[in-house]
Amino acid sequence: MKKILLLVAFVATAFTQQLFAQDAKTSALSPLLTSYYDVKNALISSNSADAATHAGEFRKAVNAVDMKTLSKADMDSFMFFQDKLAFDAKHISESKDIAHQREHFANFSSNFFKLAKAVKLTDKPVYYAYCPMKKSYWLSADAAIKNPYFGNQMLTCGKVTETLNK
Ligand SMILES: [Cu+2]
Repeated sequence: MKKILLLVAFVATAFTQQLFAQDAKTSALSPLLTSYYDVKNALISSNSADAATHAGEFRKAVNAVDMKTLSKADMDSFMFFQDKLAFDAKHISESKDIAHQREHFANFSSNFFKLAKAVKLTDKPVYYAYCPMKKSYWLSADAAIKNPYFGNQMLTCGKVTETLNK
């Protein structure tokens, strides 16, 4: 009887830990994806003030990630990109020049996609799109092309090259 109780307790603990681990996996870094999309959407609208605001939010979030909730592998991936992402987010947040923001957004997006491939940020599809004019990529929650590098000047220029969580 004692053995059975112990076994039940063990299984229950393992199950709870598993649940918690899965939850933590999509939660601690997920706000970064939301902020990234906010920056991207502001650039689609060619709204440099909004892009700056949201890049500021991203920078705050990237510096406030609770590492303790991450698995060792996720933490290692995140720490590799943390400063690089914070650097470009800082430049976007401190600029009012949309061209300069878009310069940083290219590097920002390429680093962020590497993170999104290494760490599960969401269960929803993430589309990685390429702009041949700018020779740069961006991430989108939507398969339809809306180009953040040119906005209205060339809104549908580009194509999806890779999809996460298909
Ligand atoms: Cu800069």
